[in-house]
Amino acid sequence: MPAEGKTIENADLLKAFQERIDRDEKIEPKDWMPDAYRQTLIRQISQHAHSEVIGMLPEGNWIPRAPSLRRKAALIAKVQDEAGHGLYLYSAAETLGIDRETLYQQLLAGKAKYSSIFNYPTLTWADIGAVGWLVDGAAIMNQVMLTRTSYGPYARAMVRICKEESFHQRQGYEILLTLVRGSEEQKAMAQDALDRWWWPSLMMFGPNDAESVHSAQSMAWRIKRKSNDELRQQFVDATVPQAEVLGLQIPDADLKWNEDRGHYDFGEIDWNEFWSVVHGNGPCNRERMAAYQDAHANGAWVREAAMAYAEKRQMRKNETTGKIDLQVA
Ligand code: FAQ
Repeated sequence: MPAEGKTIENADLLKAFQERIDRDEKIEPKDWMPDAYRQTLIRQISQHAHSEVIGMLPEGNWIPRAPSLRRKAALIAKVQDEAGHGLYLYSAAETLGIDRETLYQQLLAGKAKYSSIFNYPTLTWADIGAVGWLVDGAAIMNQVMLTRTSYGPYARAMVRICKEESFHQRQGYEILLTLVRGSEEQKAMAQDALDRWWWPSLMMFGPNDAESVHSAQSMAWRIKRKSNDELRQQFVDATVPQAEVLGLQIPDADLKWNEDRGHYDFGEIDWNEFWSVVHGNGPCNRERMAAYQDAHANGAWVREAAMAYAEKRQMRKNETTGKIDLQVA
């Protein structure tokens, strides 16, 4: 009887939960949710947070070599924003009952995924333009959808993040606009950056819908509101005219407008390359992990100092509260 009772209760809870999702209600941290919903969110939000943090590395590489004070200031601000995005997202993940330290340890141990895109090198200054234009552009496409995701804390984090990502995308596009209006050599640099970043940017949206193991359930729970392929198509449609304004050639012989579909057709992604990068064998996977592990080890003294300071403040606060209590008594 108890087992049967539990099954009925779960079925009722599941039904009520799905009805809330279907009514477009936000699910909040203290609400009942199926464990698989919770685990899916922890997986996606933590991968997203790790991506923001590892994503600081390719651009951080160019802070000391930015070509002007204005460019340097903007790039520093952008990289700082990415750190902030990581923090909002780790906080959102924590509302699901996992602590931040566990998530850090998963990344440090190389067990956690982060976006494939950050395993490619930034070889020239034009790459910083391409990262802003294409990588942030692809990120926004996905994140605008996530402002309407069903889990409240994730949706609210996304609203803030999207505002900042728009600035990131524009600063990247402006870098490229400046380069293409410069010398032949600068224009060639911009084209070379587009050649190298185009396909990895399309891969950011994940495997094709038919291969995407999580999509069906995530769409039913409205965690994802558009599929990987829908978002990828939306990105291609929005980006091709921007490349035309830049006078740059997208490196895809199959790219052409399809009047019937009202969308651009584009070539096949090299999925072997995608999975190889996801499984740790991209051009910079080892370098990125080593940089993150080093930063974590070298930052140990900062964490210890911050903890000591917090404890000291707490002690002082307790002393003060004690005094007040005595006075009241
Ligand atoms: N890289 O079944 P699906 C940014 C994995 S933020 C690595 O389709 P799902 C800002 C996937 O995790 C960029 N792994 O999975 C910035 C799953 O593995 P699992 C990050 C990938 O979750 C800009 C497996 O493949 N954005 O760039 C990738 O339904 C500039 C099967 O895939 C987000 O994380 C990939 N590209 O859909 C920062 C957005 N794609 O967990 C600095 C939130 C798939 O079973 C500088 N995330 N995989 O081991 C999402 O929307 C989704 O998680 C998707 C994947 C769309 C990424």
